[in-house]
Formats: sequence, structure tokens, C-alpha cells
Amino acid sequence: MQISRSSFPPGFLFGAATSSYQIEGHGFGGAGSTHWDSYAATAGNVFERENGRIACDHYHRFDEDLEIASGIGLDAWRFSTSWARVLPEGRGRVNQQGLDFYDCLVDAILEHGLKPYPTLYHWELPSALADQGGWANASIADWFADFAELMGRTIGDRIHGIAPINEPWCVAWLGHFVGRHAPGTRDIRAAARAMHHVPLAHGRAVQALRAQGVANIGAIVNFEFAQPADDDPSTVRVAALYDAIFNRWFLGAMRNACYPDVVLEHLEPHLPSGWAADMPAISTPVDWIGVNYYTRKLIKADDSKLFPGWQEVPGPLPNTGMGWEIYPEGLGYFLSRVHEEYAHGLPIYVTESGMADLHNTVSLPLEDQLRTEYIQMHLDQTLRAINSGVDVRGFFIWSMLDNYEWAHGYKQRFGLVHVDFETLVRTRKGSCHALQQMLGN
Ligand code: IFM
Repeated sequence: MQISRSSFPPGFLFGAATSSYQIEGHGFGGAGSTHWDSYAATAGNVFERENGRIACDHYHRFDEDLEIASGIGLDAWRFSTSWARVLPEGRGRVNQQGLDFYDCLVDAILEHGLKPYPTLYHWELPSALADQGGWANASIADWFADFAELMGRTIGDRIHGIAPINEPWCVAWLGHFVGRHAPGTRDIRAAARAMHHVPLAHGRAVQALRAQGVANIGAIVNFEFAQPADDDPSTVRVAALYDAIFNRWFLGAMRNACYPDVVLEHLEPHLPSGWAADMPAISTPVDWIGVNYYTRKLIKADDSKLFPGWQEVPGPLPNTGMGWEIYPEGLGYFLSRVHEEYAHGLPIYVTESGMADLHNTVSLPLEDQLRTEYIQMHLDQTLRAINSGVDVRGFFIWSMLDNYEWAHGYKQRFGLVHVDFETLVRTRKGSCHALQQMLGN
């Protein structure tokens, strides 16, 4: 890699990002069932109906994984806490084994010289709460605040930064309108409610964490560069709507206490009554903003004239295994946009960036070139943003390990480290070696 650690300001954090259901092995340690277990068990939802029961068995092998991370020279480790591992029914009875796991994990992260950056919710909702309507039920803000309080009390004294919910768009829109993530609902009323309850739960969790004395609380959102596929006014209109739902709804509410009018026009009839009164809670101040970014989408109008009325069209740029175009400029764009429209002086972290391929081979140190270049191009965009005055403090690569890529099962491999899902043996890929060199280790 041409960029090196010394290209960045002193103290800039290099980290890897992971999540509980994708790596831990949800079948271990007394965790309760989640809506991803039932979504995956339903034919047609997930590649080969794979689930996170064993995943990377990080539950038993976290020391080995942290050893690799510190050996590369990383500074920080993003992980998430599984609600159902700690509270198998979502509320009430605590699974002490689950709570102890995160307690030990945080200690182990620190012992390996890494800074712990937990996220409280990365998508596996306890089934018992899903049975009660999950994110469509207004009570979820209270349920989640209780979980946040418990986690804040347990690990809040040793972490460096924390965020309540990873990628609200995926939780609310992808799960309830598109139906391509658990719970797999396709219903505008459920979607509108989830679009409101997710940011509300975020705000209530921030308050609960603060009440426990937890510091450095952030909001992590994902962005996709929505580019009109042509100049037709209908194309420009739907691309703006796509952008508003994906890129403006959540951070607009969390930072500026408002939802975009262009979306409200369609969703307001389905929102819970009195939703506007929740805006002060939703916009409870945070300390930093996390930007997750992977790709752009070329958007044009479909023929339906129905909301949302867009379609994605293939673009000309090189694709990753996910079929996502590689468009690093989008990261630079969003870092500047977040700085100007939402940060209001807060620092920004790139909390996820990375690419998947379908290569189930152990690459040699000089192979894995595309992933190495992908990381380098996105680091370059981050550096450009910093040099133009955007306060970016860290960059987390998604992901440390090949893992459970949700609806794609184990087919899509995002890891710096190859995982053999038969033997669970870990092997560093070429990008991992390149990163180590870049970090000067
Ligand atoms: O694997 C996911 C992760 O769980 C959230 N952000 C995007 C990644 C790649 O799809």
C-alpha cells in the first residue's frame, strides 16, 4: 500500500469491525432464539438456509482473533453485543453466561492493546420481542433502553466508544419494506413504524447509557451514493427520494430533529400518532458519528408510478462479489456531507468499509490484490477529506474475518482473514499482510 499510518494525523485509529451474530456462534452459551434464526430457517430467504449457529466460533476463539488483530498493528476492535445472548427473552431473565462473555471479551480486547468499540444492536432481535411486533411495536424503545442500561452498567467503564444501533436503514427499511433482512416483512405501515422506532430506540439508549456514566457515544449510519442514471426529471426525482430514505432520514432525525419532507409525504400516514413529540429524544446529543460506506447505486424510475417508484440499474464500474460497484469517491462525498450537514463540530469515524469476494481459497501474501486496492482507495478518500478540513478520527475495515453475510450466508467473504467453515482454521489473506505493512508492524 502506498498510504501509510504516518499519512494520517497522530492518534488516528485503525480498526476492524465485526458483529455478534456474524461471527460468535449463536448456538453457544445459552443465547435465546432471534428473528434471524427463524428468517434463515424459512425457505427462500438465505443462501442454503445457512444461519449463525456456529459462524466463526468467535465465542470460543476470540483470543486467537484478537491476537491476529493486534499482530497486524490495529488500534481498535468493533464488535456488537447480542441482545438475545444477554437477555434470551429480550427482557427479564439475564443469561449470566452471556453477560460474562462480553465482560471477558472487553477485558481480552484491552489486554491485546486494542480499544473496544461495541455496538449494542447489530440485527439479531430476540424472537420473544419479534413475537410482539419487534421494531413495529412502540414499546421497543423502552425494551432497548433497558438492554442499553444493562450493557452500560456491565462494560461501560472499559470501552472507548459505543453506538446503540448499527445501520438503522437495514434494520427498518431493508427488514420491513424490502423484506430482504429479518423479519422479512413487506408492509408500509410496519416499515414506517420501524423507521421511527429505530431512531427513537437509539435516542433512548443514548440517554440510558449516559445515565450509567458511559462516555463517547456515537450514531452509526450507512450511506449509499444514489446517482440518477440519466437526466430525465423522473429519474432525478426518484434518485432524490432514494437518497432521502437511505441517507437523510436517520441522521436528519438524530442530528437535526427532522425527517425529510419528500419521505414524510409518503410515510406520514403510517407513522405512529404523535411521532413529532419524539424528536427531542431521538436527537439526544451524541459525541461522534460513524459512517458505513460500500458502494453507489444508479437509480431510475420504474413504470409502476407507485411509491417508492425506483429501480436500480447496473453501472459500468468494477463490481465486488456482492455485485456492488466500487466507487470510493462516494466515501469522500459522504464524509464532507456529514461534516457539513450533520456533524456540527462532532468527529466522524469510518465505522465500516470493505469488500466481499467469492474466493474460498487461502491467498498468498501477495494475492488478494483487489481487496488491498479497495482499502487503499477508501483510505485515500478519507485522507483527502481530512486534508480538506473534515474531522475524521478513525477507519474500521469490514471485516476482520470471513463471516455470515446475512441473506448471502457464508458465500460472500468480506474478511482480511480467511475462515475455513469446516475446520474453522483462520488464515491471513494478502490484504491482511498489506495492511500490516501499511501500519508499520
Ligand atoms: O456484513 C454487513 C454488516 O453486518 C453491516 N454492514 C454491511 C456489511 C456488508 O454487507
